[in-house]
Amino acid sequence: MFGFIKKSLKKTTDAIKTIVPKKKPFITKEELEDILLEADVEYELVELIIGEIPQEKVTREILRSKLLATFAYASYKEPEFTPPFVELIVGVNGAGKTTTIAKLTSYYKAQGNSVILGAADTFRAAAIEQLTLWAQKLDVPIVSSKQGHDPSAVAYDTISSAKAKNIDRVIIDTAGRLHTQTNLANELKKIVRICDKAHSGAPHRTLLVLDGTQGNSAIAQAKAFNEMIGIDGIIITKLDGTAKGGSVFSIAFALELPILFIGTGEQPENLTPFDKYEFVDGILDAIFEETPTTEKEKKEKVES
Ligand SMILES: Nc1nc2c(ncn2[C@@H]2O[C@H](COP(=O)(O)OP(=O)(O)OP(=O)(O)O)[C@@H](O)[C@H]2O)c(=O)[nH]1
Ligand SMILES: [Mg+2]
Repeated sequence: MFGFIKKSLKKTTDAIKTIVPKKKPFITKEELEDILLEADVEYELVELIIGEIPQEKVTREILRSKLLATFAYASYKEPEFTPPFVELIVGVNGAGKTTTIAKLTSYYKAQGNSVILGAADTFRAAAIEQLTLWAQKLDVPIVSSKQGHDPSAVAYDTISSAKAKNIDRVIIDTAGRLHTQTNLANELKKIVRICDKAHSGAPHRTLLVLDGTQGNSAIAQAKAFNEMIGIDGIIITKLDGTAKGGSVFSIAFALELPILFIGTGEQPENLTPFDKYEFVDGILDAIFEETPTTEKEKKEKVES
């Protein structure tokens, strides 16, 4: 899995190279400000990072600690649960929910887990078809109903089926848009309620899928979903197609939510667990000359 995050940062590091074409032992604060803004780190966070660095020369070590600190509040602890583990996937239209569900399915299967999908995006017929195709391709069962039917009933049936068949993991797709935002909020809240009815404690994890090409504009979206139903973790998709990789810092910092996975392409295998060290080093490598990893950094890496 190693190297995928760095590779997906290619467009972002290309953008950084327009500011520092040649790698340096240190940069000035002014250069740092330009680099961070170019990578689409939100302005307020840029100011905060710059303000926290007293010295004029910014070294790799200084910047590394500041960038890692943006993830400080964003840790994730797996909840206690009785199987099946139920996950609800939410996000706006086109963010990459359905594709991400295919990726998660293939990831969990590779770990030896059995998976069942719930097509609770009943708003569009095409959404049900898309998930059904993935289920066939990935050889996992799926529960669906007709377009316009109650999505929470689909969620209930999927969980019941998982219990009856002793399936390890349930992944539920949801609609990204309804006629109004209030409709969407009510529908998602109802799905959450019904999941708990079907299996106490479910959903065990509600994941928000954000389109990485939207950069910082995804923050407002994420806040809205978090207020609606409470988000446990974030998946950022399409990082491979954007120079806005720096927005990952702003998203984690603004929401204080863990980024769990990164989408790095359109195929089921293009999902990688988020590793903040690899992410930060991927950015730093574009700016600074190589320095050997210190013992302390090695230790941090092992502990993480
Ligand atoms: N390059 C790239 N494309 C992606 C990634 N994830 C999703 N996509 C593409 O983004 C488009 C939208 O993905 P979907 O999975 O259909 O998005 P959705 O959130 O389910 O959309 P709705 O069902 O309309 O709400 C598709 O063309 C995907 O192939 C990614 O990590 N990288
Ligand atoms: Mg979809």
